[in-house]
Order: sequence, then structure tokens, then C-alpha cells
Amino acid sequence: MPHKKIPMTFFLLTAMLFFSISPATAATKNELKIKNIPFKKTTENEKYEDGEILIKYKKSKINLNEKSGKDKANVLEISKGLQKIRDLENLNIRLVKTNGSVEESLSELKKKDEIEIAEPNYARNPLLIPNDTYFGFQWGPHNTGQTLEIGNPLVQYTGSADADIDAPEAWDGESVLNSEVTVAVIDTGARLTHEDLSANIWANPEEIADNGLDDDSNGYIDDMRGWDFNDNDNNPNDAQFLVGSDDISGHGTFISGIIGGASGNGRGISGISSKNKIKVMPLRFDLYLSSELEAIDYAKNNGAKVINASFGSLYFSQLEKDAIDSFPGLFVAAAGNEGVDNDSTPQYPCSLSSSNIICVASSDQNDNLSSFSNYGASSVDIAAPGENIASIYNDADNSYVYGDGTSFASPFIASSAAMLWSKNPSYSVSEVKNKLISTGDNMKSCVEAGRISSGKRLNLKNLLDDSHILISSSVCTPAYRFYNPRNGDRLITTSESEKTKVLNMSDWKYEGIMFY
Ligand SMILES: [Ca+2]
Ligand SMILES: [Ca+2]
Ligand SMILES: [Ca+2]
Ligand SMILES: [Ca+2]
Repeated sequence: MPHKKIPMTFFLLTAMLFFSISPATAATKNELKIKNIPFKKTTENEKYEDGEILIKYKKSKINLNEKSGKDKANVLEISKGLQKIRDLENLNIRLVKTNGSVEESLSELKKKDEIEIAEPNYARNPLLIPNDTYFGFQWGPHNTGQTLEIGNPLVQYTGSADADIDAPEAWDGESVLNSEVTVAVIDTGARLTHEDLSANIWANPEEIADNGLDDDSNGYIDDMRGWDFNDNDNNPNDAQFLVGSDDISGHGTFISGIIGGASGNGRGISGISSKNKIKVMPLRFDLYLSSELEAIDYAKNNGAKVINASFGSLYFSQLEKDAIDSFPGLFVAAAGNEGVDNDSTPQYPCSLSSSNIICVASSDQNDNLSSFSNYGASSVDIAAPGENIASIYNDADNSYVYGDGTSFASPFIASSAAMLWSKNPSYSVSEVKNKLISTGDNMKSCVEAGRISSGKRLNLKNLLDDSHILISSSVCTPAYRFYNPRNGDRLITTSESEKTKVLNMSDWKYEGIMFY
């Protein structure tokens, strides 16, 4: 994995992109730490081999090490319509088969005094770790506490095991996913030919290529794989994109890789779906509102269920809000990278009141809020991995880099929303949004948890797990903090009504929520 890191950059245009990227330089420094992943057994989504039952006999009554015991077991089993498969003699357990219902057989067997335990032959699945070469560097999906070496000079970043979204655990159940779901990425485009992305770029099913006609009558001619609203052509490739003298291209490719990196192809990284169910619709725009509006409209009219918006601005736009309100899917916005409170300094689109927006902060390898990440106890909804993220880059078809920014936390949420829709196509936008927020893991510290409304970081496994039990939201008590600039006094209250009262007093300045 390349490891050079450059400073985070901001673009003070109509829209800013929230990121920094570490360009490819040298070859992999650290060894993959993926080789000794234990064979994890899952207790959830239990499924069992059809018709198979394990019977543990009481040794005092039936001893399978003795012929007389085997005979007694045979008689009992035949009377219940069971056929022996094999004995686990040392354990005094027999594996049998029924032609009828496992549940009915079990309830019969449980009545028998000779039997200690009878259970279905439950399936135990290995934790799915994809074979992608750099998966070991992807702490966001699967944090083993691995150390990443990034920068010049190299800096080591060590994480905490399981400060991650539990992707492999979620992938265990991914066979239940139904359909392909498309995430529109409104950004600098995507390198369409990248070896680890091309297979997961959205393809317009109704359009015929290169015939000069708008076959699907969507207003765009030969739009096979999205659209370029910057150059107004059908090629949203992530090409040079100058802002002043800075080339900011690569941003959209990087995001697209997090969402749709080809999984299980033996190279590079893995996107959010190990079965490659999530497709990326690249919509290249010029970082201005005009083409943002066109891109939202395109996403809406061409089947995207989710839009990823890793950009922002300090300026409210009614047109932007109207466009987002008219989008029938989930609009995922990055919180921004100034380390400020979006509640007091609104960032748009993140801070818009539209009910279909989810605004995303960045968490690090240790489940802290990234120091650069904006936050907001009411405007920012959830955190997702956004620091030292490994993904693909646009300078070659086999280029891989690390990047930082809420820009790269947002696509974790966007693609996870798409995964939930793949499993439950009938879910409403609010169901998807609420489930994303409520099934996360609590952030490491109460103070940081208090900076985002849910206090949580994404957990894909919990999101997709219907049987996940919601733990009541937070163990932290919120308190409201005020400052009096005239005498330097501080006032802290946990009472909502007192907070409202003090907010209306002119000499106190509200400083936000803190948590105990
Ligand atoms: Ca984990
Ligand atoms: Ca068309
Ligand atoms: Ca055509
Ligand atoms: Ca791959």
C-alpha cells in the first residue's frame, strides 16, 4: 500500500471538497496482518443443515461406546423415524437425519429421558475475509488493531481492534441481499477503467452506446455510465480538475472505491459489498450549484437510491434544498473538515433541515472523532471511518492510496444504506436513515459522542441484522454549557427548560452540549 500523505486542503469555492489524499509513491511497507484471522464462528442468523439433528445421550442410560448402547439408540431413533448418520463417540453424541420436520423431531426427542440434549446441526460460517491484497489495510471495514505506515517520513498509526463497522460479520449474511442498488457519486468523476472499480460502475440498461441517440429519452445522449456535468459529455472519467493550480482530481475515484471497490478479485481493496451488489453512478460536476442541481436530477431520474455528497459550502441555497427534497432516496452529506461545530457554523448541504439528509462525521482507527472532523449535536447524525482510509486513485488503473476527510466517511454511510436497501427494497427513506443511526456502536468517549446527535459510529453488521437488539441510545448524560463573557462565569445545566431560559438571556453565550 502506498503511504505518502499530503496536508489536508480546502477549496473555497461555491462548494468545497472535504478531503486530503496521499498519492501513490512506493511499494507496500508493512506486511498484511490478515493471514492469521481466526476462524470465527457466528451465533447469529443461525441456520442448520436440512433434516440433521445432533443427539447427546445420557451416558448412564445410553453409552455409544458400547454395542448395547448403540442398539438402544438405534431402537429409539427408529421409533422416531430417524436414521443414523454417524457417531461422535467420544462425546456420546450421534448425528441423525429426519425426513420430517427438524422442529417436530426435536420436540419429540426432548421428551425422552435417555437424551441430555438434542439440537439442529447448526451451520457455522467462517468470517468472510475477501482475498483483496490490501484488505488488511482497510481498518474501516475490519479493524484488527493493525498498524498502518503512512507519510514521508513514515508515521505509524495503530488502531484498536473492532473500532470498525464489522463488515466481515455483515458479509456472513450477505447471501440474503436481493438486488443491486446504485449510489450516485456527485464529485470529480471516477476512473472508469480502474482495475478495482470498472466492474461496479453503473451501466445504463436502456441506452445504446455511441449511436448519437438518446435511446432512453432521459435527456442525455449515449449516457452509458453516468454523465459529466462539467464538460457536458457522456464520459464522467476522473480527469485533471484544476482549482487554481491544484489538481483536485482523484477525489471522486477514491470515494467510488470505498463504495464499489471490486471485492474478491484478488487485488486491491474491497468495497462495502463482498458480493459486488452496490454500483457507483459517477456524476462529474464543476463544484458549482448549477451542475450539482443537474446531477441530483439525473440521479433521481435514473434509479439511484442514494446520493453521496462529499462537498459543502457555508452558503445556504434554496435551490439546493428543493433539489434534495425532491430526491426520493437518501442524500448523504459530509460534515466538513474544519474541526468546527456545524450547529453554530452551518455547512450546506449537511446542515439543511431536509428529512432525507444524513450528515456524517469522521471517526479514526480508535473510535475517536477525527480531530479535523466537523461535528454538531443536532446537525451531524453519525460518524463513520474517515481517517487513514485505503482506496483507489485516478493516476493509474492499479493505483491505491490513503486519504483523510469526512469526504471519505460519507461513502461508508452511503454504501451501507444501499446495502440495507438491497436486503429490504421496500424500506422507506426514513426507515433506512433511522436504522443507520440507531444501530451504530457508541463512540469511545461521552464527550465525543455528545458532538453528534446519535453519539454513534456506523456498524454494518447491526444494520443488516434484523434480530439486532437496540441498546438504549447512550450511557452519557447531556449537559448544556454557557459562558458569560462579561465576568467569565460558566453555567452548566442538564435541564432542558433551564437551557431554554438561559438561551433567551442576552448575557450568556451558548457553548454547546457536553456529556458526563
Ligand atoms: Ca469488527
Ligand atoms: Ca440517454
Ligand atoms: Ca445512445
Ligand atoms: Ca479488489
